[in-house]
Amino acid sequence: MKLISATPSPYARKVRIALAEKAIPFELVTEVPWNSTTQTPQYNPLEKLPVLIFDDGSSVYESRFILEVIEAKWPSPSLLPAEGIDAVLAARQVEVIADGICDAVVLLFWERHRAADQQSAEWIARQRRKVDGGLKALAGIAGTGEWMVGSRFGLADIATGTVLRYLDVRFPEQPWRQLYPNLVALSARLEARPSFAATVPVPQTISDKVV
Ligand SMILES: N[C@@H](CCC(=O)N[C@@H](CS)C(=O)NCC(=O)O)C(=O)O
Repeated sequence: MKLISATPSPYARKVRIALAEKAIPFELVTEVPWNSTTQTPQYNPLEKLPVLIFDDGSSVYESRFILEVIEAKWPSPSLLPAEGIDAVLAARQVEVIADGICDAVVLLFWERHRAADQQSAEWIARQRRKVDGGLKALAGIAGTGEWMVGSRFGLADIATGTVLRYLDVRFPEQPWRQLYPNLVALSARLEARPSFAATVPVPQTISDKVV
């Protein structure tokens, strides 16, 4: 099994962490999805990584769906809360918020790549609101518990931990560390896990001209 991944990608990092936590062997294929050499479009018509490629050549894409597939195929150890359906749905909600923050950060990143006179202050403000609001929501859900949802580590922690560390790479001026001590403590606990320590996000150089 192979995983197409990129070193800064919070979406790919979620999948790498889930595979590591479940001790599922896979080959890591590191790509830059913006370069013309990427093989991502061969496996995902939406041209986005991560993509999980099975030994029979079939593939799945969209990180949240990949995590669902992994959970279904390798249920143990479970990354879902033990407390029942309401807790499972709460964990899924956390994933939605975390992915939404990442999506807004990606849009901000590209907007800031445009020439200064072409950047839209309204667009930037809109994306920043989503990031700020999403983090406030995550901090509220995190409360003072050890884990985001329920009594054990799981998908909600993976989603939250990856978005928090991604901010250091793409949006370091976001003041979540000053605002939310509970998220700071959660992030430190998570980054100490071997699965997180082995997947720290690193920016990539995009060698091709982006059109
Ligand atoms: N919703 C997707 C987002 C994936 C995504 O945006 N991946 C980026 C890399 S971090 C990508 O491949 N971008 C290329 C593109 O958008 O064409 C997921 O969760 O898998």
